[in-house]
Amino acid sequence: MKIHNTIQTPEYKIDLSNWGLSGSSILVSEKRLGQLKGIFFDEESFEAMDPEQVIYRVQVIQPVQEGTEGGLFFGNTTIMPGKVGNEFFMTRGHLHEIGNRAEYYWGIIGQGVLISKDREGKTWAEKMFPGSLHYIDGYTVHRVANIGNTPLKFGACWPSDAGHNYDGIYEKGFTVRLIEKEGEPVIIE
Ligand code: PAN
Ligand code: ZN
Repeated sequence: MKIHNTIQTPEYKIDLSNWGLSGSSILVSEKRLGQLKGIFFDEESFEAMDPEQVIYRVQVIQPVQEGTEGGLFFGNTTIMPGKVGNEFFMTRGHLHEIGNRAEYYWGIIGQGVLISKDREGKTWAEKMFPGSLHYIDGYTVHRVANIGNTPLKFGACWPSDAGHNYDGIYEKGFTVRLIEKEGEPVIIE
């Protein structure tokens, strides 16, 4: 609540040791393995795993309603360490519903890889580590994989009207995958 001419305590706080968020309207969600059907290549290994296993958790501050033009959302995602077959645990990945909306990601804890795909179908990847900063341009599919043995946490800030389109990535598929080969993360087509 804004009280005229007073010095107030801010509504939101970040615990700078782990970027955990606290405040009034923080949404928390989690994705379990069973909700990620179809995104991992090795379906046999997928079926053999516990569908209730939590793969990632998301915290988001939504100071304005989703869809509001001009607002900003601020959040973080924690991806557990692990693999399905030899493919690292990762987020579903998406395009923004309003295609030109960009986003910042930054590494907080752990080791990861941000995998991107642009409109022309070009794919590339960037290392994520504590302090890495990533500008994700509009019209770019984005997904993050945890390539370490510990949880990977990254921050995100994006426009409140961006929206999430998860179907687009299935139409043509995400043409690259991040797998472990001889102990090292590698990208394969
Ligand atoms: C992030 C993502 C979050 C989860 O907040 O939504 O990391 O990934 P998926 O949405 O792909 O499951 C973001 O990119 N917001 O725009
Ligand atoms: Zn996004």
